Amino acid sequence: MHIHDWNALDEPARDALLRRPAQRDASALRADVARLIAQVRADGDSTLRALTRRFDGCQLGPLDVTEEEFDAAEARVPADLRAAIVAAKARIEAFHRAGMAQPYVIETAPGVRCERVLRPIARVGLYVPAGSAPLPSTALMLGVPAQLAGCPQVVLCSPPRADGSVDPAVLAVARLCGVRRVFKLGGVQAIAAMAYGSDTVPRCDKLFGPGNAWVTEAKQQVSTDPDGAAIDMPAGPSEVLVIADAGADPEFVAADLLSQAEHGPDSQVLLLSDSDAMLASVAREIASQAQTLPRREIVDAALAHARLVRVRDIAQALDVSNRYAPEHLILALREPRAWIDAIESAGSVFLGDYAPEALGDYCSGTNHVLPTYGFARAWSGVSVASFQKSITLQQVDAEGLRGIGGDAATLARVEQLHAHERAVTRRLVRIAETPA
Ligand code: HSO
Ligand code: ZN
Repeated sequence: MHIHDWNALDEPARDALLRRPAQRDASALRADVARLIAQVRADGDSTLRALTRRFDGCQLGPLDVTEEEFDAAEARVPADLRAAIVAAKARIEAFHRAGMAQPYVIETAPGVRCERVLRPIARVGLYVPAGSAPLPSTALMLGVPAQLAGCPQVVLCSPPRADGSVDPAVLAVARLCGVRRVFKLGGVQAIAAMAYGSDTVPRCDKLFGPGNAWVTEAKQQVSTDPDGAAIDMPAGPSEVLVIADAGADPEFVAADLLSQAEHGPDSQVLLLSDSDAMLASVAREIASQAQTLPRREIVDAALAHARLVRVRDIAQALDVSNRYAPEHLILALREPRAWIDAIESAGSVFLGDYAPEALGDYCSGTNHVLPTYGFARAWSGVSVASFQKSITLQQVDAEGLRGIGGDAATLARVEQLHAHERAVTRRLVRIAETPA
């Protein structure tokens, strides 16, 4: 693997080194997705069945999972898996609950009371992919915050297997999170069904969850349609950036890079270090560990565009990381906490040698639905707030209006909005006329 020297590169070369690969054939993808969405909108369930036959190779009876199927799935989840799910859920719940926004009230002037209250989004749709393998952990990452927010209607879609069933662990998680409506749908058809509703799939106000390029494009399209649905965040392929100092363990660093590489051929894997020896050892470790991974082909494809970069020092590594804005940032450093203030943009950060990204993916408590593709510059990962709306209130009495009405009238005059001004001044006149 080639090791780049950041300080030998000019600005355009640095940009090129950090640039994410463009989505291939974006316009063809856009058109295909738009056509599929239009079909689902026009023909509802019959199109959903036809597309599921075509893309998932299975003939669906009912589109939704029945109570009996939930029961059967539950019985098929091995005890150790169930225990791991229950334990992970408790930690994810504890972390997400602690971060919930609280309603608040303050008096901004005498007689002027401003408040903010929170409401759950009424109808939410969760997408749980099952491309190369089902992702029950994603069901947890979406189901737990939806439950904490108290969303009254939660729908989950996950692609069916060839026999028409949904992965039992995904169903067990859904049930644990109080999600009772699960549909055997994947891909564009799932997104279209949740955004617009079909004969049996209820329409949702907001859609959540990761997916392949097709799912991502479908989410993007429905989110720009006023009749469609909002989405959690824009997305691209998954990525990790590791900053390792000379004292890091190359075996661990390589293992973390490979855990990201195995997600898909387009996964992004970056290593920054101020130590030549570390970069060389990690490169060697990657080559040797990759040999024994079952997803060797995917890993090799992802590694083909991995970046190993020599930086001057750790401060420069943080600058490069902020410029890239990674979904996951691992600080394999001797004093990782010393660098927290220097982190400006990253989805989720892993501190020290014993916090592999895999823990955050599954069970430490943080969410794994995170901004990719540089969106961490302005977006945050999924949290309970993603499933809520905040609404502001103000209550003003006569004293309050007397105190602050003049400011509104002055601003209204400058904006030449005389009806605004009068909405205030008419009241001020009445207050002045009213005997105390
Ligand atoms: N690393 C993925 C999440 C995941 N990993 C699910 C394993 N399962 C994107 O953050
Ligand atoms: Zn992962």
